[in-house]
Amino acid sequence: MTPTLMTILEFPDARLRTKAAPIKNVSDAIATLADRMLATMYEAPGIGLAATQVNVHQRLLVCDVSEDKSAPLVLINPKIVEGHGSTETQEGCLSVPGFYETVVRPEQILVEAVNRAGEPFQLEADGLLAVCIQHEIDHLDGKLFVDYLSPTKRQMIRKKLLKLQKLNA
Ligand code: GNR
Ligand code: NI
Repeated sequence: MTPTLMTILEFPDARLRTKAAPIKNVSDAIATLADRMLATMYEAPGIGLAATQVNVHQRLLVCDVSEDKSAPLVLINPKIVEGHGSTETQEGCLSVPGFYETVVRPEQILVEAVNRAGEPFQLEADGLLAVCIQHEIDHLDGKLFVDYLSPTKRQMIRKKLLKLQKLNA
């Protein structure tokens, strides 16, 4: 049975600014949410999705940076415990559709999280996976990649998206 897809909020929706709360208990409802988020991410298509983007303000993210969508990851209460180096990436966001801009972030990270079985684990990430996890954790903190851009660029993106959203309403 295929999970029900979820609606992705778009910038400048104020709900994207909500700080997500830690998940105290990894219930079946959380596993179901992770499945729905993965289906929504693959359908979009995207390489990551944070619960904040689907208007669920709990600390859960999913990602899959593989070519063939064969490596789904679920991170609950993720925390970056180490970051090394620096890398520039052209980032995009399902909540900022159609805009791609360079963002600088640590290149390599060590992340602690809990998996869908409720077990803690550590993950060393680099490359696109490291960028994606940092981008998703930002969402859980109410932060978007456009926040790293100049106020002028951010305002231009905001105006263009608002205009499109009004046309499509
Ligand atoms: O699909 C996505 N691609 C992407 C590309 C570069 C840097 C980050 C990302 S994440 C994005 C999906 C998304 O918006 N996740 O929150
Ligand atoms: Ni995003």
